[in-house]
Amino acid sequence: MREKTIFITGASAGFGAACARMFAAGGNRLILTARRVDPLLKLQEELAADAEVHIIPLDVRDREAVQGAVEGLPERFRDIDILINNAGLALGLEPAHQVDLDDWDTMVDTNIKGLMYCTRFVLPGMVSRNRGHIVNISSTAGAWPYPGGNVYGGTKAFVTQFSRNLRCDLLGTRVRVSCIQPGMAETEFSSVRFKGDGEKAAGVYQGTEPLTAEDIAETVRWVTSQPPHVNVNTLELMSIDQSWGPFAIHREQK
Ligand code: NDP
Ligand code: 8X3
Repeated sequence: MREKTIFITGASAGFGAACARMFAAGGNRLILTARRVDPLLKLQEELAADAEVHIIPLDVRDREAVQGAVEGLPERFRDIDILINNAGLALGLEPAHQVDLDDWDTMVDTNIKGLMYCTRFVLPGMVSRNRGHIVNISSTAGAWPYPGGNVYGGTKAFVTQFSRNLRCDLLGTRVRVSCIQPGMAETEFSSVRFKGDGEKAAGVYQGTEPLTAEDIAETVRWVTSQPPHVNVNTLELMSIDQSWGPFAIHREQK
């Protein structure tokens, strides 16, 4: 297989770092981005023997920075084959009437607007080369509601529908778009959601065998290694230990 240039957002941890490790082979070129530089530097060093790695400290909420990152890529990294729109987060689990509005803003700015910016700046090159694949990381939370999922789930529903709408706009090109919807996976996700409360974060996974970051990277690898005429639209996966609950019904105490 021809070597690929792969742009990964949120590569400093979790799914993004696992994708970097998964794709670091066969002369692939990796563009790894995130806000934290140290983990990116460590990853660059770790993967140096297997791939060319270019790191960019990047906050996806900053539209000009995203534009600068894409337009300022070194020549060898310019022709992006795969964009993995992975950077994202959940903050809090409070009901809508108690939530911190700043948390809602941060989730919208990161999960929706950041993903929009990365897509918009990378896509023209893919269309002009008539080749490319955008992989958007959504969530089961974008398809199924749960208490406290309010805006996080809403942002992921955006990611799912945006992915489908991109396919409509790209019909007639060879640019593919896939949306992956993972359920509970053990990464830094819950620690971020609960703002560093490790005990609360660990409680999410206690007694279960959650998905791992490597499971998601393997899914991304499978989706992107299908023959060029195959577009995997949406792929939902969960741990065997996760499923749906019954409808919640409120009953008045008589
Ligand atoms: P992690 O917290 O382990 O990783 C999140 C990554 O996103 C980090 O690299 C972080 O880097 C980056 N990130 C967050 N905010 C920004 C920002 N403003 N600009 C750039 N990068 C940012 O979580 P996961 O790996 O689990 O999550 C990855 C994606 O998968 C997210 O979109 C999440 O919503 C989604 N997801 C997670 C699930 C789970 O259960 N873990 C399930 C379904 C979907 P840094 O802090 O250095 O910027
Ligand atoms: C992460 C999965 O169920 O914590 O997107 O929202 S969940």
